[in-house]
Amino acid sequence: MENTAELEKKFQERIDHGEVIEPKDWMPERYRKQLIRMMSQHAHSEIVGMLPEGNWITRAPSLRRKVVLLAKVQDEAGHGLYIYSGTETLGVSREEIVGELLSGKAKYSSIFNYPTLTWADMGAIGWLVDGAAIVNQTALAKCSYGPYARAMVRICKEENFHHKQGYEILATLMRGNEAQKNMAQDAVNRWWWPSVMMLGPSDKDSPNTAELMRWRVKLHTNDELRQRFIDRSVPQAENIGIKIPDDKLKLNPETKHYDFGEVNWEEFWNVVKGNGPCNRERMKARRDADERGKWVREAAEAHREKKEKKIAA
Ligand code: FAQ
Repeated sequence: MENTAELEKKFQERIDHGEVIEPKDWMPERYRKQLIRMMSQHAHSEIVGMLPEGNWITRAPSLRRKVVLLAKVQDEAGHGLYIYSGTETLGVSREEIVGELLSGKAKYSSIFNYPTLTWADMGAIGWLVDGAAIVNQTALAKCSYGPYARAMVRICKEENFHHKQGYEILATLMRGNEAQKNMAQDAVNRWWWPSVMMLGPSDKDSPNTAELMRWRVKLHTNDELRQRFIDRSVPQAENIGIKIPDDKLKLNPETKHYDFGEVNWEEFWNVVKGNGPCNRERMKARRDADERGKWVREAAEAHREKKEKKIAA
């Protein structure tokens, strides 16, 4: 019988050799806990992330826009369910992980605590929020835990479509009249910095990064992904005549990356702690949905029990 230290050493060797860890493999308890934390919070983000856009389905400006937005929001539900299933392979139940969201113990992404004020916000969310999510998730598609990595492959394909639809909304508005151009610019002014923040705290304030990188759950630090997101987004903004609301943004000829202004980390932590513009509204929506769905879960459970009794008889 191997002791824990030996098992941990072998586990780390597997990770270092680029092997993929599967649910039935031995893993350190802390690896399992960290994955449950991160994956469940990711799943919650997808589900809560349906709310800001769901708000605009009935107000989309054309049938085509409505159909596309509806499909996007449905995809997000699918992503949430996928990642919840992935999390369950680590030995926790759906009830437990959803319970932690509803009790306020588990977090979800800060970005979904901002309001969607105009139609252009649908463009800004697709372009910026999905843009940041893709940068983060493309790396996660190569992470060490098999079920999470595989879920990310499919999710990234769908996120690419989400990104394009958002960019197309903004590009169309930027070809329109002055009011439409202003609406697009105003949405980007409001969503830019929260999108920069959603990639997580700066590396010096990120307690989990070092451990997660050692286990190849994270392949890059928060700051590395933030830089990648900014570098990708600036030329896209220039292409359609959008101005990024950062006076310090400038291509650095030496590093070949964009230098950018100071992130308002006070605002970020304030939102993470539950004091953003829409935190209370989002939590209420999820708690109400849980309450309203109770009878469905009870009925499904009663049906399952009845079926099992029939099989046993
Ligand atoms: N919001 O030590 P770190 C999407 C917390 S999906 C709230 O750096 P870590 C799709 C963090 O949990 C978006 N809290 O943590 C979509 C930790 O607290 P804890 C979600 C945050 O794990 C698009 C503490 O701060 N994506 O957008 C945030 O190494 C459009 C210290 O931070 C994922 O979840 C934040 N932004 O790195 C849907 C991807 N950042 O848990 C609809 C998977 C940090 O110890 C529409 N997750 N915190 O109490 C990850 O990649 C990582 O978990 C990070 C954070 C990068 C989010």
